[in-house]
Amino acid sequence: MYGWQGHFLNVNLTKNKAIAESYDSKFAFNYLGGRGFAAKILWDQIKPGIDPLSPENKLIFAAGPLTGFALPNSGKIVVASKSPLTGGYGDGNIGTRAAIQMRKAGYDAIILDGKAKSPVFVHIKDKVAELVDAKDFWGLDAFQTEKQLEAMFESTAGILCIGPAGENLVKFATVVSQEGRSGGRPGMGAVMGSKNLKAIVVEGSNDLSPAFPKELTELSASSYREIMTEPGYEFWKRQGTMSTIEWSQENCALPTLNFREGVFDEASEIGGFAMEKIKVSNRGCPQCNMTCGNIVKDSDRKESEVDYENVAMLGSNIGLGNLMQVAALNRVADELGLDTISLGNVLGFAMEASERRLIEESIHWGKFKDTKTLVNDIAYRRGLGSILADGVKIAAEKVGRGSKDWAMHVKGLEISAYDCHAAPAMALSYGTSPVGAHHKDAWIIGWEVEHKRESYDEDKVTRLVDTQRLRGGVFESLALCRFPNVQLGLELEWYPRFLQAATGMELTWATLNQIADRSSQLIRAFWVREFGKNWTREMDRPPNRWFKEPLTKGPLRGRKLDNLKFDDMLSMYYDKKGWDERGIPKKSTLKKHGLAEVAGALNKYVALMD
Ligand code: PTT
Ligand code: SF4
Repeated sequence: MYGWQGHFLNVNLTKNKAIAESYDSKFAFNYLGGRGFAAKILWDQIKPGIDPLSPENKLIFAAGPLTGFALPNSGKIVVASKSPLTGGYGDGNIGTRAAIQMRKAGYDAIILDGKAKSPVFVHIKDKVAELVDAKDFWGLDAFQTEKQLEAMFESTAGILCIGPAGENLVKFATVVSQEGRSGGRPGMGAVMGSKNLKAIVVEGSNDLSPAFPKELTELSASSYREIMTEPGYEFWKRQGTMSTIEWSQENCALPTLNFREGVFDEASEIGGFAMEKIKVSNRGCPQCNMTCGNIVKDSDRKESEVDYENVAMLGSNIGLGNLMQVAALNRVADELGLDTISLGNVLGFAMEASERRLIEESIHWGKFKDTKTLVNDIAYRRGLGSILADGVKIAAEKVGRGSKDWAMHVKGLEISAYDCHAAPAMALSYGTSPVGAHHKDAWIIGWEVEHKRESYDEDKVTRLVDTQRLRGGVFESLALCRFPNVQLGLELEWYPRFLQAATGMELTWATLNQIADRSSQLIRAFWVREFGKNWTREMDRPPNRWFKEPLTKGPLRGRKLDNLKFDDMLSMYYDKKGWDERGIPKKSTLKKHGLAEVAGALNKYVALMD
């Protein structure tokens, strides 16, 4: 095979054993890579019902057939596992040299299971993999860990690590790389910590060989050039995702005070233009010429990489209008290895609970110092921090007294930074995302505000299914950054050409879409298998706040979601996906997607409809 390396590396941490395993071209064509590979491996290899933080869980780092070639934004990797935060399928996408080094070492995925007796890191150099004692690293933050490992290895080595949050099994701990790339929102860092695995260092010395080297070199030069000539390029390099703060404010979608409102009085203080005033440089993922990480100096005089989600969740959502302080919280989250989106949610929840006097602790909106202390308490599981460390769903179960209505999550994963009081399709996107409430599968709100924003029409559902297929299906399985296409408009036609040059195979968009649909169905089957008879359509419902409490500020004052219309929309969505009224794939749907065996297995857990 060209393009794919054809091997996975299985590392059993209990037995201190690493074995390379080959896979065939059928597997590659059926699942492509990244999320597709991860979903199939988890479905096949995990026993249903296991504790996500037990040695039996598997942690997968998977690349795609273009990863590491000199092609736009091909320096990312998917990290996936059964999530300790949701109990279902979880993954994230990290920009890291480790993606390229893993492929150069000869692997398309690393699959880890078991648990080391004491803290270790895994060092992989081409065919050799070994566990190295990491007792001296345990307790270090992610930046210190990376720095010390960098000093031990070549500068090209790829490093993935966890901070104290992962060690302390915080359920929204992430995996961190390259000082600020952080991924695996649904607790992938906690899974790593549960295995006593502090870091992975990977070095590969083989060149990747494409099927058609000359064509690939030409495509590389022309596509990178095309990106630089896109009209939005210069502004993107200036602000990256940060201009979304102003956009969300204008469109009443900026999460404010725990998603009570969609506008924030101090939005301009934390927006893209305010950021430009304190920006010192750009940082980004490997193989990318549109580096979107904005490095600013924070109020602790440290460098912090700010993106839209980080700033909205640690700014407006907790009532903090000082960007340098927001950046300082963001830096602390990166050091500790905490997901900023979930963090902003649990902090907002705690502030609201304190305001309503539902908890003994006092924690107020916009108070930087106290918030910073609480962030550390979460990572080290101290006091209130320990309750919040399990995520907002569990925190609301403990606090009780109606707080469930404003615990902002779907399936246990906290909502990313778009308020949906007046955005039904975006609310449905959160409801049906394959990992819980994440915007990455379908940022449909951008289109929605331009198209009968408050309607619940079928065209929105169709658009949502198509967007999820493209972003969550194809880009996540290619494990490529989607930004060249979705932010700058790089034409989709480039991708089959890249694939042909790399793999020698003709993979049309029709084929890619089929693969995307297969992995989407398999992920839904994974969730249903885990929840069995407890699975209901309620699992796909966004939080009550958006249905019950109208916006009280801004031009869309008075707006809220309509319960019945939303429910109809959900039924339309199920219909388009070939799922029954419970949101469970029908037998015929699974068969249509080449998943007949999955249908047979799933039928043992819940009765499938024909
Ligand atoms: C992603 C989520 C996002 S989405 C952001 S900001 W964004 C937050 N970033 C965090 C961070 O930083 N530090 C931290 N401690 N926690 C963080 N949590 C949040 O994680 C990021 C970019 C961004 S910036 C986005 S939208 C795009 N996401 C992509 C994606 O999901 N898939 C894909 N194929 N391409 C993407 N390109 C863009 O990548 P998760 P990254 Mg990310 C400081 O990790 O779990 O997917 O959650 O990984 O390499 O940093 O890239 O306005
Ligand atoms: Fe990474 Fe941003 Fe480049 Fe995408 S655009 S590859 S997230 S630096």
